Amino acid sequence: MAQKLTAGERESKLKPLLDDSWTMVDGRDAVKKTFLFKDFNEAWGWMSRVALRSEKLDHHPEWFNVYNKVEVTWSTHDCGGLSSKDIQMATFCDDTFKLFT
Ligand code: HBI
Repeated sequence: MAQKLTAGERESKLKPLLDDSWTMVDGRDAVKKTFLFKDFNEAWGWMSRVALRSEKLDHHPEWFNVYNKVEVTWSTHDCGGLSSKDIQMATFCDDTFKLFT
């Protein structure tokens, strides 16, 4: 069972994401970020990598894609908020995005 981030983890693990364009979702203990790509092909390539990693981690995104834009939200249903899995996947999103810029 995933554990919600502690106050200390929010300071040490969540804050770096919030400093890197992730934002809290209104009314939810969840983070979101919009990624812009050159075109749909690049967006899809990035989504494919994130999808494969989310399968491996058994932790899946809430996302919306239109053409070269992907909006992704992370939260953990099991604990009703942010867990370390969301930190892991958000970090993976940022690291993978670097391959496309
Ligand atoms: N993905 N984002 C997210 N949050 C979850 O809690 C979650 C998931 N993918 C699969 C999953 N939980 C399953 O492990 C549970 O639904 C059993």
